[in-house]
Amino acid sequence: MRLYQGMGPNSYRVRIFLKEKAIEVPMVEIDFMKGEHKAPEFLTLNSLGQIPVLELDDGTIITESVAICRYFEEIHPEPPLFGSDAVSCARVEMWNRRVEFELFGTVGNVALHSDALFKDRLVQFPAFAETERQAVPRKWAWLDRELADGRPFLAGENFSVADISGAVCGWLAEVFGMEIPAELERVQRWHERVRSRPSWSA
Ligand SMILES: N[C@@H](CCC(=O)N[C@@H](CS)C(=O)NCC(=O)O)C(=O)O
Repeated sequence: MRLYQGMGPNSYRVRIFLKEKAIEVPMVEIDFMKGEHKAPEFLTLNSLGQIPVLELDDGTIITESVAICRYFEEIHPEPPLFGSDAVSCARVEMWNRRVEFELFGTVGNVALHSDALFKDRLVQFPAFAETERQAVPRKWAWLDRELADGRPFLAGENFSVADISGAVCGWLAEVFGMEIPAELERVQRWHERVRSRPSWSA
């Protein structure tokens, strides 16, 4: 088994997940800045030219960071990071999707539509990047209001993959100058709680 990964929030999401589970997986470093994820041999692993990619011993390829995490959840259920009963599983799914669609998507659009790294991947609309950048503080404020019930983690009392998704999105937001506004104390505290876990160093 090996995990092809490199710089970027989706690889980090899987690496943090593995660290939380104390699973060791051989890693292949893909140099994102050199465009190794778009090399012909890498495209045979993932036709979208994206990292991360998990290759199993029998040659099975799994792409999509959340799908890779789910695979590891199945073969290593403890500690549960996708929930442990009908309600908690649904809430983790709900929050992971909310983070993906509301935050990650918006922050990602700023990166995709403004950074030269992505100029060959899509037609960039800098004005759209700017609109999305302006929306990000509103998204963090929404999350802050959501956390007003005092729960420590996005899906409830327990740390989950949704928190990992949210925190790596926070990392990407910082890289592109969209830090969580200082006055949003609940999101700040949640972010700090997640980033102070040993797995963040992964
Ligand atoms: N939905 C995919 C997204 C993967 C993705 O976009 N990875 C980025 C790095 S974090 C990438 O390889 N981008 C290059 C590209 O999209 O061309 C996942 O969750 O794994």
